[in-house]
Amino acid sequence: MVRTFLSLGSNIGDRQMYLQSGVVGLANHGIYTIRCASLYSTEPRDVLNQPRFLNTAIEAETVLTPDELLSACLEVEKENQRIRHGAKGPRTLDIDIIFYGDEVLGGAGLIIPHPRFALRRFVLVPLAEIAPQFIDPLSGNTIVRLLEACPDRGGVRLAGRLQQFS
Ligand code: PH2
Ligand code: MG
Ligand code: MG
Repeated sequence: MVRTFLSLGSNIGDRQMYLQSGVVGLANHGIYTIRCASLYSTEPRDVLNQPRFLNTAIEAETVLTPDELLSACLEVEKENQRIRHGAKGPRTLDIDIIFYGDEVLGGAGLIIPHPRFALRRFVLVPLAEIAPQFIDPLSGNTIVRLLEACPDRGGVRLAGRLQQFS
């Protein structure tokens, strides 16, 4: 089993239901959540004129390879009515791989750790809740340290928990 951290976000429709459904869908694809952060209401980044997001982060275990894990995340997005209308725009469910064990993967394909995670409070705040001392294998910094150093000033406020993790 490999320990992986995923960031989940939604800003269309019943956002909490989509996040909930995302966690269940991941388990159906062999990605078993062992910890789930609180839900956070977050100010949109990149594309600013879109609805606020609900974001969370999970720690999960899986035997899938990184490419299999990515395919499974995209499948679960599709199962949840994800329609791609342009990069970084509104979505029912987005599932991004932040870490896969302590592996560093780059080059042409999948990039792990996620190339922009340390620039986003909507990723770091939930991650810091469940894994403050986890060390980013690329920079060697802990999550709390990266959060302290993060230049993003986007609003991130607590907004509850998913049912089975409350
Ligand atoms: N995802 C994006 C772009 N902007 N903003 C917030 N607050 N949360 C997100 O999950 C998010 C975003 C692209 O994936
Ligand atoms: Mg994303
Ligand atoms: Mg994505």
